[in-house]
Amino acid sequence: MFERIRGRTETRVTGPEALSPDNLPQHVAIIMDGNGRWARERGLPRAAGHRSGMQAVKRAVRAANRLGIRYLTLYAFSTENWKRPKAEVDFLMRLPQEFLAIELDELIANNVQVRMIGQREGLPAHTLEAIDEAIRRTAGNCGLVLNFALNYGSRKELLEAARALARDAVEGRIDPDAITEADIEARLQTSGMPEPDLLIRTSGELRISNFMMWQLAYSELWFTDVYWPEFTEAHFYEAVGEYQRRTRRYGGLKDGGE
Ligand code: V07
Repeated sequence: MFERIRGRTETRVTGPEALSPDNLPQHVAIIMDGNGRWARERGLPRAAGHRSGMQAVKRAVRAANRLGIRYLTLYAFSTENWKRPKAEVDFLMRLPQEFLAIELDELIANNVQVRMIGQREGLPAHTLEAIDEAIRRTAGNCGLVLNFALNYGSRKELLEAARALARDAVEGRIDPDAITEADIEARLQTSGMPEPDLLIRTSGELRISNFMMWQLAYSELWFTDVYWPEFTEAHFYEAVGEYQRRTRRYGGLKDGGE
């Protein structure tokens, strides 16, 4: 895949063939920002931006699958998003079932395993039912883990881990002075997953916004001005290419491995 620039085909490679099969990120996380702005700039309702964002989710999943990425975590709804108008929240809460009604068969065919992180409490039953069905029907798949962060906030996740540790301490199951990072990790919702190697955020915002703060401690961060509905497979490959350039000198070992 070559990009056409000013009418000529230049040798700027934007496809998966330009990427090294070694040194792929195992886990890519994405903050899918800019759906509302994309819609506003086009004089469309915000719902149109969210729906268009769903098409970009499909493209990101396809790109991750094509590269053989192991984990893709998508920030679909934050604990802050409840502050939006009720009609918009209601619309967003229907997107998981809308997405899965169209995509679940293909996800199964592609051996994708669907998961969710975030607080189940507060999510409508119809949303959870659709997601639970997808989780159940893909539980045995061994391909890409497609992890949706829904009603997720990193501080809330860390707070719950702290509460669980405090309960264990009070009950005498753990000695406070012996608590390790692994004990915290084991109580996060991402327990057992590798940490994201690469975080992508669209729409020009340069913040972490309460997303996987513990897990992103050593991740490469890649930002683009492109709005999420405009995000293509080529952008995904571009981000992974940049990840490979940045981490090449580690020779597969991360952070201080030289
Ligand atoms: C949502 C579309 C993508 C841009 C970000 C906001 C809007 C896919 C899902 C989804 C969630 C769980 C699941 C399957 C699909 C989704 C929400 C919003 C709340 F199991 N896109 N998408 N969920 N948007």
